[in-house]
Amino acid sequence: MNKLLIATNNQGKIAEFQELLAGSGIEFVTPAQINLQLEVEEDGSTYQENAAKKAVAFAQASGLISLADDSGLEVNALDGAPGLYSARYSPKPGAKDADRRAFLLANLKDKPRPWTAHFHATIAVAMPGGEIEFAEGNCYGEIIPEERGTGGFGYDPVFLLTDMGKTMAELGMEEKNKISHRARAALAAMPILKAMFKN
Ligand code: ITT
Repeated sequence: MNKLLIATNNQGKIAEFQELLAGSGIEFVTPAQINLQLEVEEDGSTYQENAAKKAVAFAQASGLISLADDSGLEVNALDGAPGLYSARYSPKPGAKDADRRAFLLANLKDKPRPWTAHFHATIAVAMPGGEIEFAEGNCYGEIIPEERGTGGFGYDPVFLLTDMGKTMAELGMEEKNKISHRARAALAAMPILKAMFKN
């Protein structure tokens, strides 16, 4: 049977997709497992364009059906920033997740709370022949001014799930995978994947 390639270089996403796909009956591999190193320039103007670009590039390079995720954090008080630029949101060269969180909090400092926000994920699944399908998910909450928790990645320590009273980084992987934007998009992608792997 053909395998699904998890088409991302983000280790946090890889860990989550491995859990989300476990039990689906679909066999999957990571780029490292097939010795594939590919950096795709994310120059699209929508999540869908970037996700498609990544999925198609990985599918063409590997010959495998490939699942890419383009995601981001949208903060209302910042007019939706960092959004599409979430992975690059810091003026510091070589910035890491912690630098991007610090930059976000610095930009929000003088804005009235609550700093309502949501995470968005668009998944693109591409066949090596070019066929492509999409699925989306969102997760709503607010940004808080101090970091809490050690799980997840990216902006998770400052993203509070208001109803649960916990940040995304205070959830275990299993809990995050029940409610996150990526989990919701993966659930919506399941019928697409099942149809692609049927033959
Ligand atoms: P790939 O393109 O290789 O998949 P990337 O990290 O560059 O990896 P994106 O361009 O989609 O991926 O950027 C998404 C950024 O949004 C990510 O780097 C985080 O900063 C943020 N983000 C997305 N999902 C997140 C999550 O579940 N928790 C925290 N931050 C998240």
